[in-house]
Amino acid sequence: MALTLYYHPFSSYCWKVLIPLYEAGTPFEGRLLDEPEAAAELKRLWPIARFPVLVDDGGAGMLPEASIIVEYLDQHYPGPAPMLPADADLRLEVRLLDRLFDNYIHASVQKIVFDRLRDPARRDIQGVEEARAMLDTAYAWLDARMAGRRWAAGDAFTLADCAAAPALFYADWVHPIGADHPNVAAYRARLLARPAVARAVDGGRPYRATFPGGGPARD
Ligand SMILES: N[C@@H](CCC(=O)N[C@@H](CS)C(=O)NCC(=O)O)C(=O)O
Repeated sequence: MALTLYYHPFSSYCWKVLIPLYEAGTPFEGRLLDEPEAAAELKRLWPIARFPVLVDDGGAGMLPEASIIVEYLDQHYPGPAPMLPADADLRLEVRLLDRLFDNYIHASVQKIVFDRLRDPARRDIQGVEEARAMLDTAYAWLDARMAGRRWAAGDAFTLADCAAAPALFYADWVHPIGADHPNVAAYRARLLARPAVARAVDGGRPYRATFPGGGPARD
């Protein structure tokens, strides 16, 4: 098997890569980071130790960073539909949306979740308030953007939607999207109904009890 993915089935950034792998039906060997041996291998391969990390023995070797992995898969293991569109302007829009989902929604979710893992005496109250304010701003912006749209950029499902799915999945858990953002809520529901996304979400179900602070009994 050429592709090995170091991942965890409950990890949001890993879903971002699992989604296009499932969309394309690309085979890979999974190294579950629950296993200490796999976690140690990951640290040797990529000392930053954030995951997912992809290893392609016959190709690029080790690749970290979900967006880069998705783009690599698109180039070297293409599925029936590209995650990065051929048109240069549309591709730029997809990359921009990918950055917005990662930097302002996903990062805010991580700030809130990681804070729950801290010693209560060392919690970052201001940082969490800022993350929640950023999510409110991002929801309002995205709600206007998604009016009349099916997917985040263009007519097709792309890298931008791979970024949106895990970000919005967990964002709604820690900072509910609410009825005042109906287009974001409908977009999240559309994402979760997509078979590749549902498969990634299902993979994480056995781990739900471990969600810091507890997760809601839905989705
Ligand atoms: N910028 C990275 C972020 C990856 C990331 O934050 N992954 C989380 C799991 S969802 C992680 O590695 N968490 C472990 C940690 O923070 O130690 C990417 O796009 O792949």
